[in-house]
Amino acid sequence: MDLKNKRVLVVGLGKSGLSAAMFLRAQGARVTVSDTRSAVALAKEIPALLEAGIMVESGGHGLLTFRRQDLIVVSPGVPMDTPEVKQVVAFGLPVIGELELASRYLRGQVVAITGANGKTTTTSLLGKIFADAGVPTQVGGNIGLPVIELVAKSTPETVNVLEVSSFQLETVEEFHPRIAAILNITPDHLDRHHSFESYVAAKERIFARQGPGDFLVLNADDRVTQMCAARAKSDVFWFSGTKAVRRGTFVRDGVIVWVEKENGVTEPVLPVSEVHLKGAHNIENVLAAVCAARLAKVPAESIRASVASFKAVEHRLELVKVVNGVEFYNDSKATNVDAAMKAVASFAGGIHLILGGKDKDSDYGLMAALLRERVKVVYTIGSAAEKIGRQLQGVVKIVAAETLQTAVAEAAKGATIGDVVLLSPACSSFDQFENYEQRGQVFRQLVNELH
Ligand code: UMA
Repeated sequence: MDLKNKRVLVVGLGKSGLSAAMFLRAQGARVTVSDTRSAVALAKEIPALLEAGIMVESGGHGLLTFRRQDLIVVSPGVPMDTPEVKQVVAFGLPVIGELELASRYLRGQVVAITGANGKTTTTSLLGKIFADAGVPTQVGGNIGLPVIELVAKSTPETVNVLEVSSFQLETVEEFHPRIAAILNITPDHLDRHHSFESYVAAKERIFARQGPGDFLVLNADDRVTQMCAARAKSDVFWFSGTKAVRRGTFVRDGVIVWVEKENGVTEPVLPVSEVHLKGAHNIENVLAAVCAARLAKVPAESIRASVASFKAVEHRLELVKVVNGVEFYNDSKATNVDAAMKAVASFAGGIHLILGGKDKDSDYGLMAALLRERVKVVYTIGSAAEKIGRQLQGVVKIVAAETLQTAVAEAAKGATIGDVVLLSPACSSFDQFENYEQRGQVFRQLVNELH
């Protein structure tokens, strides 16, 4: 794609937009960025952009700005039904996302991971497996580093391990991973995608460009991902935490095994006891990573050493501290109901659960049975608190804490030896925090101040 002198508009000036704008400018494009945030809010970003010769539209999107372009690059957080985006699509202008732009320039192989939950853990683990095996590896995407940032250092030998979200996949066209994995699909982001069907359709774009010789790794225990297989043109491999699969990875007698051909010959990779991650869902993540790594021909011995030395990712069921016999876990990354349920299911009982934040049209009632069984008290925070309280009324004791600070203080007071205080909010963070990382950091800090 020759971008020289092309007029390109970048919509959204977060991490992705900033990196995309700089990249496009370096390619010789005439770049404008447009963001709904005010010039004051963008004060940190604007000088460097102007310095680089990039025009900035702040405080809203102008339709005229959108119309006068050859290409529009949208950030993941910008919905495709934003009025200005909708209009230019109708007008026939090409609109792509940062992932699509990056993948047109990225050299080497792409291994892409999506799913409602487990993406970050699986992506980090897989990145480590490749790097430990001596493969030139880069890790990026939804995990926090825009894919466009990987372009400069990529070579034909590089393996680019990418965490990709439904937001990013919504705007791909030629994106073509050699190995793709869908870990699970449960309702999330319904406020953005409007229906579960369109959320699933976005996820399925991960394999839309794949063909024979490419690999698609699917969860054999997840009803929705099972159905993806029928629409794939690539070679499908499976992973399962509960049963044997024909091709892929599963657990047999406490050992993770790999089977490549449908002849039933299995190769042991590592005992489950060597996995240092909490919860059955994390075994699924490991199975997916092992499957992708074996498909890429990383030897089993090397995979075993990498998995055994892998520790929990930050903000993902991370043990912060034990105070007076009470364990405090930070699972701030659990931004939907399914993720929070997986966290709760990782403990036998005695849980003080902090729930809430910004609602995503979620149904918290789905948690009722599990909470009744394992949770002593729910502390609600943020703008979703009232809805959560209503949907879980009569299920467990609910304390309307409003803020994380009060929730931690109340939980610390209420918990007794052997209990667990778990921040696994089932909501996004944007009502009270910058992002889930900041929410997790605040939690950690509050816990570290306890004695
Ligand atoms: N904005 C507009 N117009 C709009 C909407 C937003 O101008 O209509 C502006 C905002 O004012 C803001 C900017 O867009 O200035 C934000 O862009 P963004 O939300 O795309 O944020 P980035 O910083 O570019 O981060 C994105 C991902 N964010 C989202 O998908 C919401 C990050 O994933 C990702 O790490 C990063 O790109 C690098 O790839 C975060 C996330 O929450 C972690 N992901 C969701 C999830 O995991 O559940 C999908």
